[in-house]
Parts: sequence; C-alpha cells; structure tokens
Amino acid sequence: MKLTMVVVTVIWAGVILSTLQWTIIAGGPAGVDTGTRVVTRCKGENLVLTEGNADVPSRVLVYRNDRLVASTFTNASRDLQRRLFVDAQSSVTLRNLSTSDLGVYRVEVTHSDGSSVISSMRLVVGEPPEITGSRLVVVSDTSDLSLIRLRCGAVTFLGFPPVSVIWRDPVGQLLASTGFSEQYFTLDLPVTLARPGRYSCHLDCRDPNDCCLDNQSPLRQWAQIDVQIDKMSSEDSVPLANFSSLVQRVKDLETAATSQDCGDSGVAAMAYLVHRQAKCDQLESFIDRLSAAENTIQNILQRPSYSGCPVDKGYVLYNKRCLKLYTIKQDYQTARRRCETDGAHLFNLKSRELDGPPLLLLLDTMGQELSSTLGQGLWIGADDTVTEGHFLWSDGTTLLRGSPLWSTGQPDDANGNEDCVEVAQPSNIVINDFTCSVKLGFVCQADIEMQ
Ligand SMILES: [Ca+2]
Ligand SMILES: [Ca+2]
Repeated sequence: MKLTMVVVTVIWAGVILSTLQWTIIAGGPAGVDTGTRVVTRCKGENLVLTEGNADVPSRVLVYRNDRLVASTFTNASRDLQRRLFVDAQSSVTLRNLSTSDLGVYRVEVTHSDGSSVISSMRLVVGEPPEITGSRLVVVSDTSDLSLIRLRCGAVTFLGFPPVSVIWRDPVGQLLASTGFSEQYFTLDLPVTLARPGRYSCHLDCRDPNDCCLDNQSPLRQWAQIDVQIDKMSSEDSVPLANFSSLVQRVKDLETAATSQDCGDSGVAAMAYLVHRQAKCDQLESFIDRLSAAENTIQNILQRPSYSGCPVDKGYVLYNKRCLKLYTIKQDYQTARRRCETDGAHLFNLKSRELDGPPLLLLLDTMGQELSSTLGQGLWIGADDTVTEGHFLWSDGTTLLRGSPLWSTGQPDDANGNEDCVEVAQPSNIVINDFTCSVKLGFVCQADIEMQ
C-alpha cells in the first residue's frame, strides 16, 4: 500500500508542477501547436477546452488521443455523447467529467481567413477519497505496552490525488501519520512521549489542488479520541483515571482497619486479628501505589512540552523533527532568509539514519519526492561561504569533508563556484555542494524542545 501511495504521489507531483494554464498562441495558416499542457479537474466538474469567439466564423475539430471525437459538424458520440459540446460560437466544453475522460485533447480551430490555432491538453481527472460510513472514526490500540497506536479511517479509497491524514495532539500540535495499513492511517505514540488528552485526525486536504474533496464534505471533519496514559507497566499499575477511586478505596480501608469490632470468643478475636492484618497489608500496598501514582502525576505536570513547532506557519512534527517544505524554488541565500523569517533555519541533515526518515516522510506527505539527480535537489543548511572548503551547518557546527553523507566525489567545488549544500537521492540520501545562485526547493527546520 505504501509503495502504491508513493508511486501515485510521484505521478501527482509531476502533475501539480506542470503549468495548469491552457495556453493558446495564434499561429499562421499552418497553425501552431503550443505543446501539451496538463489540466486537472475533479470528477463531475465541467471543463472548457476552448473559449469561443462569436465574431470570427471558424471550424473546430476536437481529437482525443489523436482520434477525431467531435467537430463543428458532428456531435460527439459514444462515451462523450451529450457531454462534449462544440457550440455555434466554436467554444468547446466537456461536462460532467468522468475518470475515463483522461487523455490528450487536441482542438484545431480554423478561422475563415485561413489562420488556425492548435492547442492540446492532457486532462487528469481527480477523484475524492472514499471511506466506510459517513465520517472518519479514530480508535486506539494499546496492546503494545510501550506504544499507543491511534488508527484513523476506515479509508476504502485514497482518492486521486491520494489524501493522507494529519493528527492534532492535546496541545494543538500537528503530527503526520506514521503509517497506513488495512484502511487506517496510524499514529504511533511512545508511552513515554505521549500526552494524555484529546487527539484528533482528519483528511489532510488543505489545498484544493491537493485533493478532490468538497469544502463541506463531512469527511473533512476532525474525528476525536480521548487518550488516557498509564505510565506504570507492572501488574500493580494504577491507571490515572482511577486515581480518585483509589483515594476513596484507601479511605475505606483506613476506616475498616481502625474499627474496634472485637468478637467475644477467642476464635472470633483471632479471626478479627488475621482479617485486620490482611487489611493493614492491603492498606500499605494501596498507599504505596497511591504515592507512585502521585509521582507519576508530578512527572507529567513537570514534563517540558515539545513546544516551539510553529504550527501556525505550516510546520509539522515528523519523527521529532519540526519541518516545512518550500516547493517554490529560491537561491540558497533567499531560502536561508525565508527560513529565518519563520524563526527557523535551513534543515540540518546531519544523520542519514535520524534525519533521513523525517525528510522522506515530509516529502511523501507533501506529494513530493527527493530528486535522484544532483543539482536538482533541495537546499539544506550547510555552506562553505565563509572559508572555502570548510563547511558549516546552520547551527555553526562543522560538516566534515569526510562525512559519509557526501555523494561520491563530493564536495568538488566544481568550477570553483560551489559553496552551498543540497540533498538528493540517486539511490541513498546524499549531499552535494552546488552553486548557491541556482534556485532549488528547500526545507526549513524549527528547533523544538523535546523532553
Ligand atoms: Ca566551495
Ligand atoms: Ca558539487
């Protein structure tokens, strides 16, 4: 499933990176083909293939995948019947789009003066996701003592472009899903890091270009679950939710232990003493557990929050890294300043093992992938602009020339003009020194406090 998602998002990345506009350039008598543009619409929408012009009599031919499907003189037939219209003003409209409509459309408009315009577009038809029931549900799975797994779904079809699920923790921090299996997006919370309280999930479809989902769709609503966290794992653990009932229990035991209910006979007195001893032992055990529960509560109250990830600026926590991807390409210095405006810095990718997975998760979530070509990667926060050959990370620490992160033969300071560092993924994640003035996408990182 993961592989399928990656493949689909890669295709989609290609689509959104293409110009969505439909460019027409009037040509000479022979006509000019202006190249194929990609246009995306959602299923059920209408698409104007060409605007008409009532003032200039013209003849229109419409082709799909090089087959003539309609013209000024003939109505569309077969699957395009009563949906593809060429009207008297020579405008061409395709209504109520279905997924089978995707393909390359070419429209040839020949005017009465002999001039003509040829334009073509590749139509991509998006589809909304589908779920079981009318809205998302979220459930928790605590079968693993060290991990709370929240599951959000059930998504029977991810849609195209595929949606993902984003999570909100009890303090409003946004978290990316950590997986997807059996129709559910998952969020794994290590018990030691999780916060008790309300977690929510919803389909991550903030940009209308990202998925085909109506703004009013109930699928957009947050699904919520209250998570209680039991910090103790032994058999004597005391769920915090039971804290008040535990206090009551101790009070009851104290009352019982101090009551003076001596029987008349020796046997009764002995039975009373045994019973009382048992009660006292039980009381002690409960007091121990009560004090352990108090300590746990203190620890939770004193725990520093992993605050500082500026959610309001679009940063999201990926595996303990607070990151944001900028797809609009900038030269290195502009990218650096952009991050700084956010109170962040260019991403310090110091460890392939620790920083690589959050980077790939960020890209996957954004429907992007890391370029396999050096020179087309993403700017990260390292450069040798101060002293040639001495690379520094944006936090001032040294990036060694012998670091295993470098691609083979790098850094090479090609043409004596490569002082900034990009990340790419020919097979493994690698870094390369590159020309700072080249415009690349980039990743910003905000420093956050983890416990
Ligand atoms: Ca250099
Ligand atoms: Ca280089």
